[in-house]
Amino acid sequence: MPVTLTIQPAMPEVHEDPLDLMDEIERLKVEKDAVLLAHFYVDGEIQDIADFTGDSLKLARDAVTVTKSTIVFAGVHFMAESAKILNPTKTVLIPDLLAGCSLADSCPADKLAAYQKQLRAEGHDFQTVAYINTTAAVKSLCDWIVTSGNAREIIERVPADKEILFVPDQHLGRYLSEVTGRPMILWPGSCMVHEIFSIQDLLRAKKNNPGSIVLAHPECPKPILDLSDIIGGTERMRKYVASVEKPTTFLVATEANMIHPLAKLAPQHTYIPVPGIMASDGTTCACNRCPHMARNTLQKVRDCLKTGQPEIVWQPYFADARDVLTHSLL
Ligand code: CIZ
Repeated sequence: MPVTLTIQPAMPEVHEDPLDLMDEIERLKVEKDAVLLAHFYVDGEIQDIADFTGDSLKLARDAVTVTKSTIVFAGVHFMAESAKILNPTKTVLIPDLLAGCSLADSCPADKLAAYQKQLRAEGHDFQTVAYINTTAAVKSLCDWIVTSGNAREIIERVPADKEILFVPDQHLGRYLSEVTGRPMILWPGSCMVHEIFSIQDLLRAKKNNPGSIVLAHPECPKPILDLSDIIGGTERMRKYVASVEKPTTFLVATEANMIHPLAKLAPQHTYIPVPGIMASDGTTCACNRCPHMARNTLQKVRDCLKTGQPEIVWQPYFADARDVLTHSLL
């Protein structure tokens, strides 16, 4: 299935002192009765002033505990959308409405609905399990939502007599199928950041760092996972590094901002981001940074608090997505 990804470059911002911006954000949070949630993949300076940081699972659970009237979600669109779905009466703001997700883009709701219809017509008796990196419209067509933090547990809840259609990440689906022993029909999507790690560079980094431990996200393709020691989502990575006392070198195959919370939690270690593939001029590209997550800046966090925009507005199909998100995550 052809996938078209268009990423508009973020507008350059006038430089403002980060410390002043942080002070202003703190003041506005109080003034606007707001709380800031930040994903581990956004810049460290935003994580540092957030009230809650985490992966999608933790942030979705944190979002329902919020007592303030406004949630600012520094992450990508599907995450802010999930926060709104779980908190219909709250105002949910996202610093940049264009912060999307290549995985969510790879699985449009109309194409999924057509494929489900085709599978049913072919006699398949299945349930659809969606990775949380999907739009609310897609979630409303699914039976279960998984995150990197709860995927195995949810797959075990799918009735054994049902086939599983897993969308949209083929690499995560293949990995889950392997660890749970459940055959899956896989949607051919993938994450632009995790797909691009360089096997050659990982092998070189391992050779240059004897005794290092490779942490890889299950969104990575199999050849990278086969070279890894610990496979898991960002919360699993955090738990693992915290459990190792001896100073160790970790080679990290996920979005490069993840090194910030790892180093904060377990500063005794050395963390090296696994680079993306080489560009044709021989330089390594910055592919291990998600361009969508990078749209979140301190200035945009400040601006959305100030103006109350952009806001995630409730849509009629959020109601179905709410049922599936609630029974899967909460
Ligand atoms: O679950 C999430 O938040 C994602 C997209 C990755 C991770 O492992 O945290």
